[in-house]
Amino acid sequence: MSLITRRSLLIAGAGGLVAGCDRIGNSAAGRDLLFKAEAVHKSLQRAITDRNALAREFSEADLSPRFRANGSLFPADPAYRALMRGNFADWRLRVDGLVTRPLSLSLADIRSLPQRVQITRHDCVEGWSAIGKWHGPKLSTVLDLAGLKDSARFLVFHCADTLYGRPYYESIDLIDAFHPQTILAWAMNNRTLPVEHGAPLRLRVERQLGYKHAKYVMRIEAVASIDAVHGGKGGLWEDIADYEWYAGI
Ligand SMILES: Nc1nc2c(c(=O)[nH]1)N[C@H]1C(S)=C(S)[C@@H](COP(=O)(O)O)O[C@H]1N2
Ligand SMILES: [Mo]
Repeated sequence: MSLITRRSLLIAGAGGLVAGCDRIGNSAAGRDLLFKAEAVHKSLQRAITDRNALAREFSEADLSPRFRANGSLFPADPAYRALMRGNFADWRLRVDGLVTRPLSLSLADIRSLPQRVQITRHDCVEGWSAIGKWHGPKLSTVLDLAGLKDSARFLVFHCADTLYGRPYYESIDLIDAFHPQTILAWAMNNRTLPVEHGAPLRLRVERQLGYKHAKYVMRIEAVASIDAVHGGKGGLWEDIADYEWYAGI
């Protein structure tokens, strides 16, 4: 952001009308114009430079009374059902691919790592939002344990469920993977994650739209490219419905 100054963007956003800044600012219409330019500036700046900005965090009082569950609500896979019946005691998260130390982590392992708690807003492209509280280790902590190889560029999240006969999966790049609010959540609203919300573990990648937040995560694979993974577009929805792979908000 060193060369593009705030002011030059403000001018660009206002269509060059900022020359008489004070005069415009003094009229109601002018203030409106400047306000809009400011909004343009903020989203522009975020889009081009600020991938590490934090998503807004809320307070307990903001929690949505009801948090809708969407997509898969109860994976049909027999192996998943068996794990569920055993209260996920035998469940393991595999972390593999381009890592120096492949991991197999139990829920107890995951709960024993340093934890983060965050209250954030989930935005689904289908037109609903909800504020929820999430609890779990940062993804970066797990990735540091596994040791990413230099060739790793993306993380693929393989899930236990299928939609339209295809395995659900998602992927993110290393900026989102190491973002401080990207966590592997095993609790929601102070309770163990319910099955409909992705038990026993789901991704929270707070700067992204809802479909990137993979539920029922069984395996995290570090890869150099997403081209050869399933349909090649980085996620189930990207493969079948042309959803954007980068869904940053
Ligand atoms: N494995 C898996 N992850 C998923 C989905 C899914 O169907 N399967 N749906 C996605 C979509 S579109 C949204 S909006 C959120 C919904 O999360 P929720 O059920 O906790 O509300 O999960 C996302 N992650
Ligand atoms: Mo969604």
